[in-house]
Amino acid sequence: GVEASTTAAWMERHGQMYDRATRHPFTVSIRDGTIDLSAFKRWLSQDYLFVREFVTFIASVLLKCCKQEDSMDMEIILGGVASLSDELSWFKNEAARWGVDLASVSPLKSNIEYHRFLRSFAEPEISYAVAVTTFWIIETVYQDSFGFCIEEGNKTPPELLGTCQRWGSAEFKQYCQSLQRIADRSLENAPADAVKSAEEAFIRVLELEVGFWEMSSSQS
Ligand code: HMH
Repeated sequence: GVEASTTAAWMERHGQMYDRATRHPFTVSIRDGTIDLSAFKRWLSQDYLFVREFVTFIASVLLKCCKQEDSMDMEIILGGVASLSDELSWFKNEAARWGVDLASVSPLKSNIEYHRFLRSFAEPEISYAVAVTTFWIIETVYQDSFGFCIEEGNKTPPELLGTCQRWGSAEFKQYCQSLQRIADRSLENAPADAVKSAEEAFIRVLELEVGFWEMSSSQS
């Protein structure tokens, strides 16, 4: 019979948590058109800092990939690194458009917590299977959250459509699906303790993403 992939099974098993991360009041308010623009600007400036950390994280995933005997995933991951170069420029442009000064932004508590988590992947003891699965779910939360904002029936304000397209596009979805295939294949060949660690990291990402949206929605 057809078996659900490991990652698909986790999305089911932790469905409530997954929904909390991908249908958060913050992103749902973008889709509803009720978003508070000061909250959006806070998200924008905090996410710029996140993405800068994310570059280092993906570099560590790439390094683990290259240490594998069979590093056929290298091109997909390298594409991820390359697209972040464009993404950082996009943030700078977008910030200028909204009158946000990126130079004076400091990371808020939930962002710092996320940075700490991302930095832990630099440890060589953390396996490629765990790292690439973490990479996949981080990207997927944004893909699903922003994809929802451009699905049928949305009232997303036109000035926010570019942001939603960035992560909600069909192209970004395909990229996430490639990462998911890589994650599932790595998990199939991984020892049980690595699979367990990957599932824990999956849950941790969902928690951190909820924290990130909360931080963006409310002044704290
Ligand atoms: C907090 N999670 C956060 N920011 C992002 N830019 C992504 C995921 C996806 O790139």
